[in-house]
Amino acid sequence: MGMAYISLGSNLGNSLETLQKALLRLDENPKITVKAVSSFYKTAPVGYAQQPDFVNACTLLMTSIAPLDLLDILLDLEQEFKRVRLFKNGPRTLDLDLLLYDDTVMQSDKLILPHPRMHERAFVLVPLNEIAPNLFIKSFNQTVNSLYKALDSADIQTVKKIDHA
Ligand code: PH2
Ligand code: MG
Ligand code: MG
Repeated sequence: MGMAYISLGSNLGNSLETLQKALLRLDENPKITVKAVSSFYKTAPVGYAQQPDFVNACTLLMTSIAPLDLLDILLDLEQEFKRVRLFKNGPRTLDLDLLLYDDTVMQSDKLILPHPRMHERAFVLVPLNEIAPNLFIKSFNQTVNSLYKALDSADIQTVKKIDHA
């Protein structure tokens, strides 16, 4: 069994509902168990600023599916939610990024593990720190919590927990 951490994001349509439905769809897969889900966060857009705020979350999956096959499942799910992606880093209905898969280190055209930008993104590290603060990432030689603490406090403040029922 592999342990996979996924970042979920959306900033088009009913983003909160989209992320919750995507988590249910993942858990429906007989080879995937959703083991943990972070809170949902309203986050300021990183990169291209002229777009709506995102909703972001992280989840831990336990799965017998290998990393590249898991990536295909994530991409299929993005399509199922009729992903609109106008341009790189632009608005989208659903983005599912594979952050980590056990200690797998991989650099292929399709997939880079660990995710190459995860360590600098507050919208990833704040939710990830909630579900896996003590997770040691070999490639970064640090725990999630130490990566989180290295963020600028100004960046952390752009990530706000959503209160919902
Ligand atoms: N995803 C991006 C680019 N910028 N900003 C936020 N706040 N959240 C995201 O999920 C996000 C982003 C590219 O995938
Ligand atoms: Mg992304
Ligand atoms: Mg993506």
